[in-house]
Amino acid sequence: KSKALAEPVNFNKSDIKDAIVRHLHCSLGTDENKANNHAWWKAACAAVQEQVLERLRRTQKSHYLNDTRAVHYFSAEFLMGRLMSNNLHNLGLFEITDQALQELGVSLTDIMEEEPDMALGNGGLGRLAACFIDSLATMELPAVGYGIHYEHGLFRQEIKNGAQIERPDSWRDYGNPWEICRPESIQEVSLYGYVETKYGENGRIQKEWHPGSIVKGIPWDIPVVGFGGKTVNVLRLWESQASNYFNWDVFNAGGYVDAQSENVQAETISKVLYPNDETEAGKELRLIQQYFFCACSLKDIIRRYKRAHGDDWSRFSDQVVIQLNDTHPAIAIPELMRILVDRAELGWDDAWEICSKTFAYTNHTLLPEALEKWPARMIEKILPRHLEIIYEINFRFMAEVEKMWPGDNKIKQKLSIIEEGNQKMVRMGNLSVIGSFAVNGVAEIHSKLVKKNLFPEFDQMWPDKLTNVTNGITPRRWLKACNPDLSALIDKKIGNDWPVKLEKLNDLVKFADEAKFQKDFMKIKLKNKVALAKEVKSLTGIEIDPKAIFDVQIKRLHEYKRQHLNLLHIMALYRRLLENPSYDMEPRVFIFGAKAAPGYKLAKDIIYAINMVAERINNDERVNKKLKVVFLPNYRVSLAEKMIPAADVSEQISTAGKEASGTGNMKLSLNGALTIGTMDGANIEIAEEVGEENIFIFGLTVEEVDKLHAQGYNPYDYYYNNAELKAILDWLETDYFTPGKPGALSSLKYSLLDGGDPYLVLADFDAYSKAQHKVDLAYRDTKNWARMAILNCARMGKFTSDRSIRDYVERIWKLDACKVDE
Ligand code: 26V
Repeated sequence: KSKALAEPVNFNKSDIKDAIVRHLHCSLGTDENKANNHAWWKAACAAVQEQVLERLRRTQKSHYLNDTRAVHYFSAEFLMGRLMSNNLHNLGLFEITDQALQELGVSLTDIMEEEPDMALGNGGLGRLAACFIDSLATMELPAVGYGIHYEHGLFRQEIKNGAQIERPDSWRDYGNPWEICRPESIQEVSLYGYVETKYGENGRIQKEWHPGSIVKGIPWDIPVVGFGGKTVNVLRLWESQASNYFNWDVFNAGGYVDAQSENVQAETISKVLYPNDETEAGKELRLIQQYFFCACSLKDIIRRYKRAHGDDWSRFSDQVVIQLNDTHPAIAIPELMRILVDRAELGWDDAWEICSKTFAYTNHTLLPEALEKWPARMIEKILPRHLEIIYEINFRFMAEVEKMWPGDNKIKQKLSIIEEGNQKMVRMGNLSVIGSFAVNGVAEIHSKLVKKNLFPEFDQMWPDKLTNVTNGITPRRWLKACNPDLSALIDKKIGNDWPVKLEKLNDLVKFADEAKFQKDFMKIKLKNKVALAKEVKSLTGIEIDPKAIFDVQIKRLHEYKRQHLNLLHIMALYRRLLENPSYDMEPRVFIFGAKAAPGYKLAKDIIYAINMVAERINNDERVNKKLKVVFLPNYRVSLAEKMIPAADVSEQISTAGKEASGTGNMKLSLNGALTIGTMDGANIEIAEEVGEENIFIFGLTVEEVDKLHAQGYNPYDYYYNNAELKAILDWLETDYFTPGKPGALSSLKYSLLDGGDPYLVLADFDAYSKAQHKVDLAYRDTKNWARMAILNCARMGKFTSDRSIRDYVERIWKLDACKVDE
């Protein structure tokens, strides 16, 4: 047993116990008799945090002394979830803390439930950022995460009479024991105002921005503990606050009331996370949020750089690399140009040289409605100098385009940062590609489509700029911490270093046919299913049989993810059971978790439809021995950690070409669920790894999707040619699922027929239904199912986020690890 892996030095059970009790007394002002679970949780966090902070201090000292090059991960979202279990595991303190608490008469599992999720993200993009900073710390790489300290994270979802309602999330109401405020590093950020053009003595034009208002950025640091506890990096999140600044310039120019009344109040900037996932809202406050955190972060980076290098900018891009998580932080590009040109007084070319060696950009979606564009007028109002700089970047870029395609105005129009029209728009994707030295997609197929469809001309101009880095997930959270029994079994079989060397799981392959191992593996799955069934019962009142197939679809609600395809198939099964009570199928429980963007009508209608169909089926004694449907409210990281270990089937059924990568697909497979999925995103690479015979692939490919659209897709063809499908869609219009309210579900039918079915649900229905039948048959062969589940787990090595980070480091960031002195 390799003990050294995550073992703390000089810290044992009684130390932990003493520290917890000390904090109970001295930090919380209570005692062992009065303390409730919440107080115990806080005291335990404080005890752990002592260890964390000591290691943070050592890490920062090592990074400083070695003057390390570091990556700065700029992201509007970090979906961290809970930190207690993660930090305990990464410090190697989980077991002894569990025992220490037991001796105090407290259950670690229970007190961990007291921790609210840090839900500072919408979905995939935000959770990816959280997995990446875990890997960066684990791999001892110098890295800082930069983002926004939202007062309210993603809304809490309640289901009332089947419909979603949104409630504010208040994750800090009782304080967050992990975060540290750093008032010594407050930054100021300018907004609004006007630009003055001055002529310097040397005849050089100088620009001066006279801001209309200034806001303060307060940094909150969340320590990010690497597995093994050696490196502790930070996630620095900015909170906005009003400053006392009053601009007499603007006041005297007669613009005071104007500017002031329209100005966004400083405190509102970091108030709330925008809950739209994959749709661009175009709201002023959102742009201000983006600029606010980018400007604070750049100032922070520059302050640190200057401490070591003074005014010598020549080494800036050797020391600093900034990764843009989508275009949300793209405004950092003109902001750095502004600092270099207006403040540091570098020439444009020198400044651009530095800038374009500093930034790299990750694209996370091809959906046109998600590609950010801002009205030029809005940028002009909020950031007048930045608009000028964007025009200058574009002017010089257009000259490059002219060299490459002389006289071709069509191409210029297409590549321009500025979209002309009755309202000029700034295309943040184009700005990001032009201002970055590397651009990556997040799975092989997605990166190919980025090159082929989204940015083909940019790919021609800079053949090495566009590349792929396939996403990954941290196995520390998504196997070791969330599935302790399976982790222990794996430890026993292959040793305990798989959390940092996930390829090692491959050593399980040789046990895939071993009857004893299959039994042990499936026994743990059943235990996890029993635990989830209990949770389902307590959250919804619905009883489910742990022996049934647990078929899970968990992700944001979006038409392209096709939760409604799943629902139509459930209705088909229900109908078959009603028509033929002895219809032969394995008992199955379909379990959903999904939040819809509050303004996304059809997405909310789909949630309502799932709940109404569920209610009818679950209360229909004719079928509910074989079929149940559960919608678990308020899907979030901590709920995912309970659902994923209990899943038998993983639904990954997006329209081919639409899901950039997916990461839930990796988590589920790692925990021994079998995927039913399309040839989309990382599903393709998962199929490659696990083998075609261990995954249920169905449906149109990207090429077939394109072809079908090109030849003119008519959903009615499928409606009239498939009697079952027609019956199901017609069923939606009756009041069968919504007694007394006929038509309550008809928006769904409408979207799939007269609405044109943009995501080809009807075209893929038959293939999906047949694939589901194969799943059903496969499950009956218990031994082979166990074998397939084991092979899924064993072959997920590629999808550790450590591998993604290694790819970024080697191909883009060029970073060295930095050992932290003990
Ligand atoms: C867009 C917007 C628009 C404005 C309001 C807030 C907001 C927030 C997020 C987004 C874009 C989300 C893009 C995204 O999450 N993409 C997902 O990224 C995952 C990680 O790479 C990937 O696995 C998913 O397939 C992809 O959908």
